Amino acid sequence: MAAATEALIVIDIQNDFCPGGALAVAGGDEIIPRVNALMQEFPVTVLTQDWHPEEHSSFAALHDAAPFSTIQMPYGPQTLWPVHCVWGSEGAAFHPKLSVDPADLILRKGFRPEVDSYSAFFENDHLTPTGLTGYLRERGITDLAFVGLAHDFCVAWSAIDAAKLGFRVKVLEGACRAIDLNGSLAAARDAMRAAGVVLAE
Ligand code: VGL
Ligand code: ZN
Repeated sequence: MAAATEALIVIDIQNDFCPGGALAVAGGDEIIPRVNALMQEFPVTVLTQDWHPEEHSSFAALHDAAPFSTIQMPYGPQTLWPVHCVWGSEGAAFHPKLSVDPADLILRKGFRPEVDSYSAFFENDHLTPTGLTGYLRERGITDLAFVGLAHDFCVAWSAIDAAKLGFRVKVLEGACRAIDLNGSLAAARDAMRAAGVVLAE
C-alpha cells in the first residue's frame, strides 16, 4: 500500500490511444490490468482524459497538413495529430477494461480549441493551469506515480511539470506505452531524468 501522501495519476487510457483507435499506441491496452491493480494501492487516484472539441488546433486536418508533421503555434512548435479524442465520442471514452469507478478525480484536458494540453498540469503554452496542482496540494499529496499513454507525450510532459512543481515523481514505465515519433521516447526519457523524475519498472 502506498503512503497517504502518494497519488497515482493515470494518463489518457482512452479508446483512441488503444489498438483500433484513431491515434493508437502499440500495446496501449496491455497496461490496463496492472493499472487497475495499482489503483487499489494508492489512497488518491486521478484519471486524465484527452478531451478535444471537433475543430481542435492540434488536428492535422484543420491545417491541411499531414498527421505527425509539426507547425509553429503562438506558444511554440506543435505536432499535428490525426483527429482523436473528440469530446463525447466513443474514441474519447475510457477503455472499457479500465477501472473508472475507483478514481477520485477525472481531469479533462485539451478542451480549448487554440491550445493543446499534453501535461495534466499546464496546457502546451506552459502557462495555463489545469487546476490539478491545487487539487493534489489541498489533499496533502507530495509524491506522484504516473502510468498510461502515451509515455513520450502526455505521461512525460505531466511528469516533468510535476517535478518542476516540487512533487517527488516516478514513472512506472512497465505501465506505459509510447508513440515513439522520430526518437521521441528516448528524448522524453532523457528530459524526465534531467528534471529529476525517477524512471521505475
Ligand atoms: C496525447 C498526442 C495527442 C497523449 C494526446 O495522450 O500522449 N498524445 N494528444
Ligand atoms: Zn490530444
